[in-house]
Amino acid sequence: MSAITLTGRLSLATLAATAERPGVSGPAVDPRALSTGIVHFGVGAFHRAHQAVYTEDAAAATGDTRWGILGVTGRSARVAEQLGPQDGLYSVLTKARDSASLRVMGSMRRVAFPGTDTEDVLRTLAAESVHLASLTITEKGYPRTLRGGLDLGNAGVAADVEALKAELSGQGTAGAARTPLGLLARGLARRYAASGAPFAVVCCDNLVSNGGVTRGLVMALAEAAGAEGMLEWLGTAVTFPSTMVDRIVPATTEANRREAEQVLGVRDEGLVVAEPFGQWVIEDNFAGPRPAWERAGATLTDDVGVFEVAKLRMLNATHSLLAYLGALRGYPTIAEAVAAGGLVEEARRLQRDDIIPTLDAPPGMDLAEYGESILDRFANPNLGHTTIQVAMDGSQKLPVRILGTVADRLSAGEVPRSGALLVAAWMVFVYRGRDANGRPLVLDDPMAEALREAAAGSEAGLADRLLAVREIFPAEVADHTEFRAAVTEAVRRLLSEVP
Ligand code: CS2
Repeated sequence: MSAITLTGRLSLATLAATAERPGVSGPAVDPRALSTGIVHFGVGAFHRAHQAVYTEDAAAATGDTRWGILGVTGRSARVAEQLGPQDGLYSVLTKARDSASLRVMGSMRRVAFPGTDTEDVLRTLAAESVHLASLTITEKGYPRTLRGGLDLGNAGVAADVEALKAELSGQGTAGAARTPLGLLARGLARRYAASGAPFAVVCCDNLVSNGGVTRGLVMALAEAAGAEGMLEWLGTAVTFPSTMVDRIVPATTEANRREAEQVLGVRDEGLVVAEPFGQWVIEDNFAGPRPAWERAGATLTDDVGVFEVAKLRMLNATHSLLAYLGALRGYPTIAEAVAAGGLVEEARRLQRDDIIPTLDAPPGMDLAEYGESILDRFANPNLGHTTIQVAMDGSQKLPVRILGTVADRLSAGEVPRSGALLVAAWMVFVYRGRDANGRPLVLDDPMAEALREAAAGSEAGLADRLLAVREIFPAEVADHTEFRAAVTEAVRRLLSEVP
């Protein structure tokens, strides 16, 4: 790399000059002073705009320098390549409706790519100075069977079980991890053998009881590898607090990078964009030390479940509804789908008629107001959050976001018509593969092939064929005659709107 490129990038070498520019804030702590205390799996934009910010703010509020982050990428080395030359530095461009601000972040100290750096990650997880792992590996990062157990039929999982056996037998040279949870389990095995020091695994993905899900899968990996001693240790020294995370973080565009470059004076390949709002509710269940996240605005509580369910059902479900209906009508962004009118009424109806009746309000929250505040956030015209981004991975998202609501309404003797509309909009999105203007809509989903196969056939039978996909729709939902009729009718109507 030439000297010109180096001086043109955000890095420790350019930080002093960058931090002095008008409109630039941060880092809140001196990155050089931080030691690594957290390993984060899934170092995508969401983590960098959410937990990394809370963690840095907590360090700044307390002067506690133990909480630098080692970020671990997924299957692509891209973020390691972006942040490596920048010494882990990146910035967050926060976009309100009428203003923007830019903050340089220093809490990400290193980024590792499992393809080449598995050993480094294992060693770090075993270090006594490291106390936590956190995860944002998206819904599809949790390999589960229909019944919710670990999917041992998944080739990556099977390979990681073998690698875990090698780790436990002291041969520890099993090569690159294939899955984030496999890598985590191997690191925990290394820690168990090294010191057995207490540890917490903090899941930050949009799942119900995300801590319990993560715990179940890590325990199942250890069980499959025959790791009895480790299992006992996991049960006593390692906690898996559940969390609810919330911040809208659209994919960064080249236009965002150019905008940030004007402010920073240097290029930031690791830039992330976010809305001003942020929320993090964390189950207060840690066996060892943790950052004082409550000093940074997070809520530590004994009952995170009520927050999790309210957020997933209210925010994420209406997001998905606007994404599928909006994409089908040809709106590139969520804000445009909201601004166009009509669709936002559908979102309101979904909240009011189907979702709110199933919820217990978290302490101090009025659910109707919460719903309005969510729609107001979606309307932010500066975010550029695309409908196609939110539409991705529907097979993984629908069960979490809407099918719980549907099941609850059906057992209360009600037919959730807006819930049926959301399911139908997803079906038509899968089936048509194009919007009302004839422009292609790409199906980005781990089940894409199976979904296309299941969808293929007559328009009249589409709802029945997709409702039969058992990985997504449980029998009590799929086989409910009136719900099926409501989905079928909504599919028919939407198909006529997208000829
Ligand atoms: C969105 C979420 O992409 C999606 O499916 O619904 O990422 C959403 O923006 C966040 O959960 C907000 O906290």
